Amino acid sequence: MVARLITIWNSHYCDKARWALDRLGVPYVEEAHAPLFHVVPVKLSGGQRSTPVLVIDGQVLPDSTDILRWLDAHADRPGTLLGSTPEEAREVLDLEDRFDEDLGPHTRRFMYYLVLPRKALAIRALEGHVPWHELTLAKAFYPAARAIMARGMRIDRAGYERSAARIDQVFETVSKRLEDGRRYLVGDGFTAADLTFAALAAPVVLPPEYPARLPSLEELPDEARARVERWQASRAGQFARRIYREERGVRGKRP
Ligand SMILES: N[C@@H](CCC(=O)N[C@@H](CS)C(=O)NCC(=O)O)C(=O)O
Repeated sequence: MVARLITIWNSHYCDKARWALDRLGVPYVEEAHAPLFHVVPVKLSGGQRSTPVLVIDGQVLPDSTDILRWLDAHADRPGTLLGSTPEEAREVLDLEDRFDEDLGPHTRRFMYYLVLPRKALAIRALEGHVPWHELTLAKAFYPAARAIMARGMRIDRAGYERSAARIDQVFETVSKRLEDGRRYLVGDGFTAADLTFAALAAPVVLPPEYPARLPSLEELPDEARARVERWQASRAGQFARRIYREERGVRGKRP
């Protein structure tokens, strides 16, 4: 049976999983949902609460890192995403964990703080990709949905500022690592560390190849635009955008 990927369409953790599936050429069907509408399908598929969930070969993988590890172990050439030596694999997995913890929640909160108050932008990000009844309900009950999301992720001005500071820190660390001119974070080739950094940085560096629609620079308020432009121009930001450009490919086609 073909694999099923249950997602929140616009989630960067979901693009992390999608990217790995696309990269390794694994066939799958994506079941994309609007935020909050993901809960029932996730539970029904055997996941916990969050997306992505991959159901493959009778197994349920409820976390993006589990998904990447499983895909790597079952790829034609295992190790493709984990570098070429056990030391590299350890470093890749360590970086992946750090980006999952220190970057993903903060780029998400930064962008949601800007987008949620603007219903048209928030709805546009989902249009054409989630079931029509979810979109209809999301539009009809937008204020309630927005309030639930804001409470759940503590999306407020103070949280936005804290997240911007954390993004600064992670970008500084990654920029330092890239100072010696290396093209990839670990070893000589593309690994899950590069994929994870690029996917989780996407909401604040706005790569054109990101599958879900993000706001354009022009749609951001001046103060946020200045921050995004600074992140885009940093070594880490340019790296994330190059990794999307050169390594993302499109569904079914390897770059
Ligand atoms: N550690 C998880 C985090 C995934 C995550 O935070 N997913 C978000 C979407 S960006 C989600 O599903 N949030 C809704 C929820 O937890 O109910 C992973 O790597 O898969």
